[in-house]
Amino acid sequence: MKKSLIAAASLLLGLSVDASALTLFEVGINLDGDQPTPAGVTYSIDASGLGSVSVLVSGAGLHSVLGYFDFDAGSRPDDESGGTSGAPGAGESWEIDDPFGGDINANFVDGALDDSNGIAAGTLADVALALGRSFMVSGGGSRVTFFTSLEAPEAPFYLWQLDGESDTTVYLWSTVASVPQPGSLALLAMGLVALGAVRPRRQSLRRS
Ligand SMILES: [Ca+2]
Ligand SMILES: [Ca+2]
Ligand SMILES: [Ca+2]
Repeated sequence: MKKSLIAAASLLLGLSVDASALTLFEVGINLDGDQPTPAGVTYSIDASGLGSVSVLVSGAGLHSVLGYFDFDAGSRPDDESGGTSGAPGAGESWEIDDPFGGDINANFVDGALDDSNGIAAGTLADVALALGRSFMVSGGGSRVTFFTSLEAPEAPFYLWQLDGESDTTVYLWSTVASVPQPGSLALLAMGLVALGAVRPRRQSLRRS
């Protein structure tokens, strides 16, 4: 997974070497076991990896979406710490751990985060953050969105990681929202297309 994640991040972000900048070293989405970049994922992030990554999920039944984010900053990646704020909601899982020394990477691939901070209190390490959402879809679909920001959110639960050199804190949180039933939208779109297709033909008939 390592290589594909790095490739995906490099492709998406056009990563360049900058000793002082915040970078998203690795990013991945696990959608029902498909990772790191399954279909239906929209990346809206800047060169530092800040912004949002949203995942459109359809199909009735139980679904699982996990997001994995390994931010680095400064000249060394091993001076980071991490923590949580608030309490996870129903069906929400999380993990903070060393992306190389810990099991967060393997757990992300397996689709089962361990709901713990693997970085011992008071110690520094390379830190990666992961959040997961498990939920039922009945009609229509759902959109899971992961947000990354340098400002603390008002979300009921979020993760953070702090870089020692740059004193930069990155926050990660997620939302799940229902999206309209695709059937009604498709019908509406078909109706508009039909109107647009018929009108010019009538006009040209009148002219001739
Ligand atoms: Ca650093
Ligand atoms: Ca762990
Ligand atoms: Ca890191």
